[in-house]
Amino acid sequence: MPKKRKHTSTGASVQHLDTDHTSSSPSKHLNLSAYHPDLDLASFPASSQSLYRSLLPHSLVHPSAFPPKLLKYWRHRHSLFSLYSSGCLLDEQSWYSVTPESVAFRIAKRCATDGVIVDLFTGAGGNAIQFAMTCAKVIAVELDELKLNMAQWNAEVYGVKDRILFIHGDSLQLLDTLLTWRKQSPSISHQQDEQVWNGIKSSDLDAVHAVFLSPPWGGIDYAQPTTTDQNPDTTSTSTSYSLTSIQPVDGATLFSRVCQAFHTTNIAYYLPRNTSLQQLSHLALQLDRPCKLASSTTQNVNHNNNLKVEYQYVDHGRKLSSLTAYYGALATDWDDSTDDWRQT
Ligand code: MGP
Repeated sequence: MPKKRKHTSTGASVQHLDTDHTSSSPSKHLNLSAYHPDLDLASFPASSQSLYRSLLPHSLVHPSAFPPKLLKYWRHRHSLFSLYSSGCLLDEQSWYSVTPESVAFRIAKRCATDGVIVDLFTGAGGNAIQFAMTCAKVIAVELDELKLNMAQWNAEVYGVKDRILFIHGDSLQLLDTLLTWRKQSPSISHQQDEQVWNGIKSSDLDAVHAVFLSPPWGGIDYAQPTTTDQNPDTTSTSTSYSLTSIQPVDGATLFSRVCQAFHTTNIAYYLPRNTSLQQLSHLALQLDRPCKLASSTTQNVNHNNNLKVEYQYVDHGRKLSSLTAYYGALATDWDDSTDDWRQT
Protein backbone atom coordinates (compact mmCIF):
# COMPACT_ATOMS: atom_id res chain seq x y z
CA MET A 1 0.00 0.00 0.00
CA PRO A 2 1.38 3.44 -0.82
CA LYS A 3 2.40 5.48 2.16
CA LYS A 4 0.14 8.10 3.54
CA ARG A 5 0.75 11.64 2.67
CA LYS A 6 0.67 14.36 5.25
CA HIS A 7 -1.86 16.92 4.26
CA THR A 8 -0.02 19.63 2.43
CA SER A 9 -2.52 21.49 0.42
CA THR A 10 -0.98 22.59 -2.81
CA GLY A 11 -3.46 25.41 -2.78
CA ALA A 12 -5.54 26.23 -5.74
CA SER A 13 -3.59 28.05 -8.37
CA VAL A 14 -6.61 30.15 -9.07
CA GLN A 15 -6.40 33.84 -8.65
CA HIS A 16 -9.48 35.92 -8.42
CA LEU A 17 -9.90 37.26 -11.84
CA ASP A 18 -10.99 40.64 -13.06
CA THR A 19 -14.69 41.11 -13.08
CA ASP A 20 -16.06 41.17 -16.59
CA HIS A 21 -19.76 41.73 -16.66
CA THR A 22 -19.64 42.61 -20.31
CA SER A 23 -18.60 39.17 -21.57
CA SER A 24 -21.07 37.53 -23.91
CA SER A 25 -23.95 35.91 -22.10
CA PRO A 26 -25.67 32.85 -23.60
CA SER A 27 -29.00 34.33 -22.64
CA LYS A 28 -29.93 37.97 -22.85
CA HIS A 29 -32.89 37.34 -20.56
CA LEU A 30 -30.97 35.58 -17.84
CA ASN A 31 -27.63 37.26 -17.47
CA LEU A 32 -25.81 34.08 -16.52
CA SER A 33 -22.31 35.52 -16.56
CA ALA A 34 -23.34 37.94 -13.83
CA TYR A 35 -23.38 34.94 -11.52
CA HIS A 36 -19.75 34.18 -12.27
CA PRO A 37 -18.38 37.69 -11.75
CA ASP A 38 -14.85 36.46 -11.03
CA LEU A 39 -14.59 34.41 -14.21
CA ASP A 40 -12.25 35.70 -16.87
CA LEU A 41 -13.01 33.18 -19.58
CA ALA A 42 -10.37 34.60 -21.90
CA SER A 43 -7.65 33.46 -19.48
CA PHE A 44 -8.55 29.79 -20.11
CA PRO A 45 -7.39 27.73 -23.10
CA ALA A 46 -9.73 27.80 -26.09
CA SER A 47 -10.87 24.20 -25.49
CA SER A 48 -11.87 25.07 -21.91
CA GLN A 49 -13.69 28.18 -23.05
CA SER A 50 -15.80 26.13 -25.42
CA LEU A 51 -16.34 23.50 -22.71
CA TYR A 52 -17.71 26.21 -20.39
CA ARG A 53 -19.94 27.59 -23.13
CA SER A 54 -21.26 24.14 -24.01
CA LEU A 55 -22.03 23.32 -20.37
CA LEU A 56 -23.69 26.59 -19.46
CA PRO A 57 -27.09 25.83 -21.05
CA HIS A 58 -27.21 22.51 -19.14
CA SER A 59 -26.35 24.09 -15.80
CA LEU A 60 -28.56 25.72 -13.23
CA VAL A 61 -27.02 29.14 -12.85
CA HIS A 62 -29.69 31.78 -12.55
CA PRO A 63 -31.83 31.63 -9.36
CA SER A 64 -35.01 32.26 -11.33
CA ALA A 65 -34.43 28.96 -13.15
CA PHE A 66 -34.23 26.95 -9.92
CA PRO A 67 -37.10 24.75 -8.76
CA PRO A 68 -38.26 26.31 -5.45
CA LYS A 69 -37.07 23.23 -3.49
CA LEU A 70 -33.51 23.78 -4.69
CA LEU A 71 -33.20 27.51 -4.04
CA LYS A 72 -31.68 26.88 -0.60
CA TYR A 73 -28.71 25.16 -2.27
CA TRP A 74 -28.21 28.17 -4.52
CA ARG A 75 -28.13 30.42 -1.47
CA HIS A 76 -25.34 28.22 -0.09
CA ARG A 77 -23.43 28.16 -3.36
CA HIS A 78 -20.24 29.56 -1.87
CA SER A 79 -20.26 26.85 0.80
CA LEU A 80 -20.49 24.23 -1.91
CA PHE A 81 -17.71 25.77 -3.98
CA SER A 82 -15.79 28.68 -2.49
CA LEU A 83 -14.73 29.57 -6.05
CA TYR A 84 -18.31 29.45 -7.28
CA SER A 85 -18.07 33.02 -8.57
CA SER A 86 -15.06 32.03 -10.64
CA GLY A 87 -17.27 29.85 -12.81
CA CYS A 88 -18.32 26.57 -11.12
CA LEU A 89 -21.12 24.74 -12.89
CA LEU A 90 -23.68 22.27 -11.55
CA ASP A 91 -26.74 20.55 -12.95
CA GLU A 92 -29.91 20.04 -10.94
CA GLN A 93 -28.92 16.76 -9.27
CA SER A 94 -25.44 18.07 -8.46
CA TRP A 95 -26.84 21.08 -6.63
CA TYR A 96 -28.41 18.90 -3.97
CA SER A 97 -25.84 16.12 -3.88
CA VAL A 98 -22.45 17.81 -4.14
CA THR A 99 -20.40 17.66 -0.94
CA PRO A 100 -19.94 21.09 0.66
CA GLU A 101 -16.35 22.20 0.24
CA SER A 102 -15.44 22.26 3.94
CA VAL A 103 -16.72 18.69 4.30
CA ALA A 104 -14.96 17.53 1.13
CA PHE A 105 -11.76 19.12 2.41
CA ARG A 106 -12.06 17.25 5.70
CA ILE A 107 -12.60 13.91 3.95
CA ALA A 108 -9.66 14.63 1.64
CA LYS A 109 -7.44 15.30 4.63
CA ARG A 110 -8.31 11.90 6.10
CA CYS A 111 -7.71 10.16 2.77
CA ALA A 112 -4.43 11.96 1.95
CA THR A 113 -1.95 9.73 0.14
CA ASP A 114 1.10 9.68 -2.09
CA GLY A 115 -0.79 7.02 -4.00
CA VAL A 116 -4.16 6.91 -5.70
CA ILE A 117 -7.66 7.64 -4.42
CA VAL A 118 -10.64 6.41 -6.39
CA ASP A 119 -13.87 8.44 -6.40
CA LEU A 120 -16.50 6.12 -7.85
CA PHE A 121 -19.39 8.62 -8.03
CA THR A 122 -17.71 11.87 -9.00
CA GLY A 123 -20.73 13.97 -9.92
CA ALA A 124 -19.77 17.61 -10.44
CA GLY A 125 -16.41 17.04 -8.75
CA GLY A 126 -16.75 18.55 -5.27
CA ASN A 127 -14.81 15.69 -3.67
CA ALA A 128 -12.41 14.98 -6.53
CA ILE A 129 -11.20 18.60 -6.45
CA GLN A 130 -10.37 18.40 -2.74
CA PHE A 131 -8.76 14.96 -3.14
CA ALA A 132 -6.54 16.50 -5.81
CA MET A 133 -5.23 18.85 -3.12
CA THR A 134 -4.15 16.02 -0.79
CA CYS A 135 -3.56 12.97 -2.98
CA ALA A 136 -0.97 12.37 -5.68
CA LYS A 137 -3.54 11.05 -8.12
CA VAL A 138 -7.33 10.92 -8.24
CA ILE A 139 -9.30 8.52 -10.41
CA ALA A 140 -12.72 10.08 -10.89
CA VAL A 141 -15.44 7.89 -12.41
CA GLU A 142 -18.84 9.19 -13.44
CA LEU A 143 -21.59 7.61 -15.51
CA ASP A 144 -23.26 10.88 -16.54
CA GLU A 145 -21.05 12.50 -19.16
CA LEU A 146 -22.52 15.94 -18.54
CA LYS A 147 -21.62 15.79 -14.84
CA LEU A 148 -18.16 14.48 -15.65
CA ASN A 149 -17.58 17.42 -17.99
CA MET A 150 -18.77 19.77 -15.28
CA ALA A 151 -16.36 18.13 -12.84
CA GLN A 152 -13.57 18.60 -15.36
CA TRP A 153 -14.42 22.26 -15.83
CA ASN A 154 -14.82 22.85 -12.08
CA ALA A 155 -11.42 21.23 -11.47
CA GLU A 156 -9.97 23.60 -14.02
CA VAL A 157 -11.46 26.54 -12.14
CA TYR A 158 -9.64 25.22 -9.05
CA GLY A 159 -6.41 24.66 -10.98
CA VAL A 160 -6.19 20.95 -10.09
CA LYS A 161 -7.40 19.28 -13.29
CA ASP A 162 -4.05 17.72 -14.06
CA ARG A 163 -4.07 15.54 -10.94
CA ILE A 164 -7.37 13.92 -11.82
CA LEU A 165 -7.95 11.12 -14.29
CA PHE A 166 -11.55 11.69 -15.39
CA ILE A 167 -13.27 8.54 -16.59
CA HIS A 168 -16.66 8.38 -18.23
CA GLY A 169 -18.13 5.03 -17.31
CA ASP A 170 -20.24 2.88 -15.03
CA SER A 171 -18.60 2.19 -11.68
CA LEU A 172 -20.49 -1.07 -11.31
CA GLN A 173 -19.06 -2.21 -14.61
CA LEU A 174 -15.61 -1.22 -13.34
CA LEU A 175 -16.14 -3.36 -10.23
CA ASP A 176 -17.20 -6.36 -12.34
CA THR A 177 -14.21 -5.90 -14.63
CA LEU A 178 -11.82 -5.74 -11.71
CA LEU A 179 -13.24 -8.88 -10.13
CA THR A 180 -12.78 -10.78 -13.37
CA TRP A 181 -9.33 -9.29 -13.92
CA ARG A 182 -8.20 -10.27 -10.43
CA LYS A 183 -9.40 -13.83 -10.95
CA GLN A 184 -7.36 -13.99 -14.13
CA SER A 185 -4.25 -12.31 -12.73
CA PRO A 186 -4.19 -13.02 -9.00
CA SER A 187 -0.69 -11.62 -8.44
CA ILE A 188 -0.68 -8.08 -7.10
CA SER A 189 2.59 -7.22 -8.89
CA HIS A 190 2.09 -6.99 -12.60
CA GLN A 191 5.05 -7.24 -14.89
CA GLN A 192 3.49 -5.11 -17.55
CA ASP A 193 1.50 -2.01 -16.92
CA GLU A 194 -1.61 -3.26 -18.64
CA GLN A 195 -4.76 -1.28 -19.40
CA VAL A 196 -7.55 -2.69 -17.25
CA TRP A 197 -10.55 -0.43 -17.83
CA ASN A 198 -11.14 2.87 -19.65
CA GLY A 199 -7.63 4.20 -19.08
CA ILE A 200 -7.09 2.69 -15.63
CA LYS A 201 -3.81 0.77 -15.60
CA SER A 202 -2.66 -2.06 -13.37
CA SER A 203 -0.06 0.29 -11.86
CA ASP A 204 -2.90 2.63 -10.81
CA LEU A 205 -4.66 -0.28 -9.13
CA ASP A 206 -1.49 -1.30 -7.30
CA ALA A 207 -1.20 2.28 -5.99
CA VAL A 208 -4.78 2.59 -4.75
CA HIS A 209 -4.76 3.72 -1.14
CA ALA A 210 -8.48 4.20 -0.65
CA VAL A 211 -11.85 4.24 -2.36
CA PHE A 212 -14.39 7.00 -1.75
CA LEU A 213 -18.08 6.30 -2.16
CA SER A 214 -20.66 9.05 -2.50
CA PRO A 215 -23.49 7.35 -4.39
CA PRO A 216 -26.99 8.67 -5.01
CA TRP A 217 -28.96 8.38 -1.78
CA GLY A 218 -32.35 8.16 -3.42
CA GLY A 219 -33.26 11.72 -4.30
CA ILE A 220 -33.81 14.93 -2.43
CA ASP A 221 -36.26 13.34 0.04
CA TYR A 222 -33.75 10.72 1.21
CA ALA A 223 -34.07 11.80 4.86
CA GLN A 224 -37.35 9.94 5.39
CA PRO A 225 -36.42 7.07 7.76
CA THR A 226 -36.38 3.67 6.11
CA THR A 227 -35.22 1.29 8.83
CA THR A 228 -35.51 0.79 12.59
CA ASP A 229 -32.38 0.36 14.72
CA GLN A 230 -32.63 -1.60 17.97
CA ASN A 231 -30.48 -0.44 20.87
CA PRO A 232 -29.63 -3.66 22.80
CA ASP A 233 -28.72 -1.73 26.00
CA THR A 234 -31.87 0.27 26.37
CA THR A 235 -34.23 -1.78 24.20
CA SER A 236 -35.11 1.56 22.61
CA THR A 237 -35.51 1.90 18.87
CA SER A 238 -34.77 4.70 16.44
CA THR A 239 -35.63 5.20 12.82
CA SER A 240 -32.78 5.61 10.39
CA TYR A 241 -31.77 5.77 6.76
CA SER A 242 -31.17 2.30 5.39
CA LEU A 243 -28.31 1.42 3.06
CA THR A 244 -30.89 -0.43 0.98
CA SER A 245 -32.05 2.98 -0.33
CA ILE A 246 -28.72 3.62 -2.04
CA GLN A 247 -28.71 3.57 -5.82
CA PRO A 248 -27.94 1.97 -8.20
CA VAL A 249 -27.36 -1.04 -5.92
CA ASP A 250 -27.94 -1.73 -2.26
CA GLY A 251 -25.28 0.10 -0.22
CA ALA A 252 -24.05 -3.06 1.55
CA THR A 253 -23.61 -4.89 -1.75
CA LEU A 254 -21.76 -1.91 -3.17
CA PHE A 255 -19.42 -1.88 -0.19
CA SER A 256 -18.46 -5.54 -0.38
CA ARG A 257 -17.99 -5.42 -4.15
CA VAL A 258 -15.65 -2.44 -3.76
CA CYS A 259 -13.67 -4.23 -1.08
CA GLN A 260 -13.22 -7.29 -3.30
CA ALA A 261 -12.58 -5.43 -6.53
CA PHE A 262 -9.96 -3.05 -5.15
CA HIS A 263 -8.38 -5.42 -2.62
CA THR A 264 -8.71 -2.82 0.05
CA THR A 265 -10.64 -2.21 3.23
CA ASN A 266 -9.74 1.47 3.13
CA ILE A 267 -13.12 2.84 2.24
CA ALA A 268 -14.64 6.23 3.02
CA TYR A 269 -18.42 6.14 2.69
CA TYR A 270 -20.31 9.49 2.49
CA LEU A 271 -23.85 8.99 3.73
CA PRO A 272 -26.97 10.64 5.16
CA ARG A 273 -26.63 11.93 8.73
CA ASN A 274 -29.29 9.47 9.94
CA THR A 275 -27.73 6.34 8.41
CA SER A 276 -28.27 3.22 10.51
CA LEU A 277 -25.18 2.75 12.69
CA GLN A 278 -26.07 -0.92 13.02
CA GLN A 279 -25.76 -1.33 9.28
CA LEU A 280 -22.45 0.55 9.23
CA SER A 281 -21.08 -1.71 12.00
CA HIS A 282 -22.29 -4.72 10.09
CA LEU A 283 -20.15 -3.67 7.13
CA ALA A 284 -17.14 -3.50 9.45
CA LEU A 285 -17.85 -7.05 10.62
CA GLN A 286 -17.91 -8.16 6.98
CA LEU A 287 -14.32 -6.99 6.73
CA ASP A 288 -13.33 -9.46 9.46
CA ARG A 289 -13.90 -12.18 6.93
CA PRO A 290 -11.18 -11.93 4.28
CA CYS A 291 -12.63 -10.89 0.95
CA LYS A 292 -13.11 -14.05 -1.06
CA LEU A 293 -10.86 -12.96 -3.87
CA ALA A 294 -8.51 -10.78 -1.95
CA SER A 295 -5.41 -12.89 -1.64
CA SER A 296 -3.34 -9.90 -0.59
CA THR A 297 -5.67 -8.49 2.05
CA THR A 298 -3.82 -10.18 4.91
CA GLN A 299 -1.78 -6.99 5.19
CA ASN A 300 -4.97 -5.33 6.30
CA VAL A 301 -6.00 -7.98 8.80
CA ASN A 302 -5.23 -5.80 11.80
CA HIS A 303 -7.30 -3.03 10.38
CA ASN A 304 -10.38 -5.14 9.82
CA ASN A 305 -13.35 -4.81 12.08
CA ASN A 306 -12.64 -1.13 12.45
CA LEU A 307 -14.94 1.72 11.75
CA LYS A 308 -14.98 5.36 12.64
CA VAL A 309 -17.96 7.52 11.89
CA GLU A 310 -17.49 11.25 11.60
CA TYR A 311 -20.51 13.54 11.63
CA GLN A 312 -20.20 16.63 9.47
CA TYR A 313 -21.62 19.98 10.42
CA VAL A 314 -22.01 22.98 8.14
CA ASP A 315 -23.23 26.54 8.58
CA HIS A 316 -20.50 27.36 11.12
CA GLY A 317 -21.12 24.16 13.02
CA ARG A 318 -24.81 24.83 13.51
CA LYS A 319 -26.27 22.23 11.17
CA LEU A 320 -25.66 18.49 11.01
CA SER A 321 -25.33 17.76 7.31
CA SER A 322 -24.03 14.25 6.69
CA LEU A 323 -21.67 11.57 7.96
CA THR A 324 -18.65 9.75 6.63
CA ALA A 325 -17.91 6.17 7.70
CA TYR A 326 -14.19 5.36 7.54
CA TYR A 327 -13.08 1.73 7.31
CA GLY A 328 -9.75 -0.07 7.34
CA ALA A 329 -6.61 2.00 7.84
CA LEU A 330 -8.64 5.16 7.36
CA ALA A 331 -10.15 4.34 10.76
CA THR A 332 -7.30 2.64 12.60
CA ASP A 333 -4.44 4.92 11.56
CA TRP A 334 -6.24 8.10 12.54
CA ASP A 335 -5.49 9.52 15.96
CA ASP A 336 -8.59 11.26 17.29
CA SER A 337 -6.67 12.95 20.10
CA THR A 338 -4.36 14.81 17.70
CA ASP A 339 -6.87 14.82 14.86
CA ASP A 340 -4.14 13.65 12.53
CA TRP A 341 -2.47 10.47 11.31
CA ARG A 342 -1.11 8.29 14.08
CA GLN A 343 2.67 8.68 14.32
CA THR A 344 4.42 5.37 13.60
P1 MGP B 1 -29.72 17.92 2.39
O1 MGP B 1 -30.17 17.10 3.54
O2 MGP B 1 -30.51 17.88 1.15
O3 MGP B 1 -29.49 19.41 2.80
O4 MGP B 1 -28.25 17.48 2.01
P2 MGP B 1 -29.91 20.08 4.15
O5 MGP B 1 -29.77 21.56 3.95
O6 MGP B 1 -29.11 19.46 5.24
O7 MGP B 1 -31.44 19.65 4.18
P3 MGP B 1 -32.54 19.96 5.24
O8 MGP B 1 -33.71 19.15 4.74
O9 MGP B 1 -32.06 19.53 6.58
O10 MGP B 1 -32.78 21.43 5.17
C1 MGP B 1 -27.13 17.61 2.88
C2 MGP B 1 -25.92 17.18 2.10
O11 MGP B 1 -26.08 15.80 1.80
C3 MGP B 1 -25.77 17.84 0.75
O12 MGP B 1 -25.05 19.04 0.84
C4 MGP B 1 -25.00 16.82 -0.03
O13 MGP B 1 -23.63 16.95 0.21
C5 MGP B 1 -25.46 15.51 0.58
N1 MGP B 1 -26.39 14.79 -0.30
C6 MGP B 1 -27.71 14.98 -0.41
N2 MGP B 1 -28.21 14.06 -1.29
C7 MGP B 1 -29.61 13.96 -1.68
C8 MGP B 1 -27.18 13.30 -1.73
C9 MGP B 1 -27.09 12.18 -2.60
O14 MGP B 1 -28.03 11.69 -3.21
N3 MGP B 1 -25.86 11.63 -2.74
C10 MGP B 1 -24.77 12.13 -2.09
N4 MGP B 1 -23.60 11.54 -2.28
N5 MGP B 1 -24.85 13.19 -1.28
C11 MGP B 1 -26.03 13.76 -1.09
